[in-house]
Formats: sequence, C-alpha cells, structure tokens
Amino acid sequence: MRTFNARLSDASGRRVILACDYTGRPPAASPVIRDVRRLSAYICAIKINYHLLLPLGARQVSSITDAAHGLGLQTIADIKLNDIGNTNDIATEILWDMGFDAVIANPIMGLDGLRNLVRSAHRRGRGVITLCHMSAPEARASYEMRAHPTPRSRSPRRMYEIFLDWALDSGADGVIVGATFPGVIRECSGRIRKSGRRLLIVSPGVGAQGADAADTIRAGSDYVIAGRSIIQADDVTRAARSMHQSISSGKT
Ligand code: OMP
Repeated sequence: MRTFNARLSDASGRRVILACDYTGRPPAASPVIRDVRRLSAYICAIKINYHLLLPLGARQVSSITDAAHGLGLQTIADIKLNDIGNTNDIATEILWDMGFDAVIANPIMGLDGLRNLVRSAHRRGRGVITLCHMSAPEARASYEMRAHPTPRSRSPRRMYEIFLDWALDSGADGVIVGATFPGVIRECSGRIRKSGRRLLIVSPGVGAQGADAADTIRAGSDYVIAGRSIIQADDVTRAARSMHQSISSGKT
C-alpha cells in the first residue's frame, strides 16, 4: 500500500482538509456524504472528530470514509490519541477498520510511544499526524512553555520545538501547527527543510478562528484544515471553492 503522504499528494493542488464538525441533532452520515460529494473538487481530505465519532457509530462513520475514498479523498481521525501502547494499538486498529487513513495524536505520550504508534500505523499503510503547536490563543501557554527534553539536557526548549523534533525522530507523517501562529509555521517549516526529512505541516485555524488560508500556505504549511467557515456557510460549495482558489492563486 502507498503511504498516506503519497495518497494525500494525489489530490494535486488541493490543500484544504475539511473538518466535518457538524452540530445539531441528530447527526447522520447522509448529509455529511452529500457535502463531501459537493466539495470533493476543492478538498483533498476530510477530518472526522468527536462531533461525528461519538454519536454516529462505526457503521455510519465507515460509510463516510468509503464515500470519501470513492471520491479520491483521504480520511483523518482526529482523536488526539495519547495513551499507553496497548490502548493506542487497539484504538488505531478500530480506526483503520473504520477506513481511516491517518490519526491525529498527542505527542505528550512520549517519544517511545510515538515511535511505536508510527511504526504500527506505517505497517498498515496508515499515517500519524502529531500536535506541534495548537491554534487556540491559550495554546501559547503550554506549547511555548520551556522544558528539558531529557533529564541530561543543559538548556530548556519550548514544547513545540521538542514536539517537532519528536515528530521528525519518530517518522511521523505530519505535524499540526495552528494557522493563527504564522511565525511558528515559518520556524517549523525552516527546521523541517534543514532536517532533510519529509514532514507535512497541517494547519487548522483558518476562517472561523481568524487566519487566512492563502497566508497560511505562504507561511509554509502544506495543508489547511477548515471546518465552520465551510460547513456552516450559506453556500458550502462556494465557501470551499473560494478557499481553494485563494490558495491556488496565492491571493487573500
Ligand atoms: P474550524 O475552526 O471550525 O475551522 O475547525 C477547526 C478544526 O481543527 C476543528 O475540528 C478542531 O478540532 C481542529 N483543530 C484546531 O482547531 N486547532 C488545533 O490546534 C488542532 C486541531 C486539529 O487537530 O485538527
């Protein structure tokens, strides 16, 4: 099986990942599939988190991932996984059986746990995207906190720098860096380039959280994640098309 990154890059030129954060009751698979069909020309992947995972159940979620694959889209499970190895293994096996291509994980589990997670995902042709710096304003307090990466390290480093190193070390496929922190995107992008490794920068925080999609790609992100600004728009197709076009033309 080709890697998650290779499959994602098949969506040549499309850089928008749709966050399927539907609200309202009762959520169901069919309206999601309808939107995914409408938007497939402007997005490269869909991301599903607790908004749908909790109420829908495995069968309906699988019908969404099936439909996405039929349209050539990748599917990402956003559970910010962070647990002991046994739980991580079981949770990811269930996600892979539901048809997901990648999972978002929290690196605070530690480098060894992350390495095991990435290794087992890659064995199944799946990907792992790890948090590096989140998009909410309050993320600064934790992701920019200084800490010693090992007991023997001489000088403390910021958490997001440590998390970027761990993503590179573990062979993760991508990192989440909030679009609301363009300076951090630039810094991470420079450090990834210098490392010579392939690691995608995936950025939520465009639209509803205030950042601009084209600016985010210009700062160095490979993909943006957008939810409310598309799925809550009066015209979802127009909203997705306009975000896609602003990125393609490099205009804001
Ligand atoms: P909107 O703000 O509606 O575009 O949605 C953003 C999506 O990205 C949501 O599904 C969030 O859960 C997710 N997200 C963030 O907003 N910030 C982060 O730092 C990380 C994520 C994520 O991991 O996807």
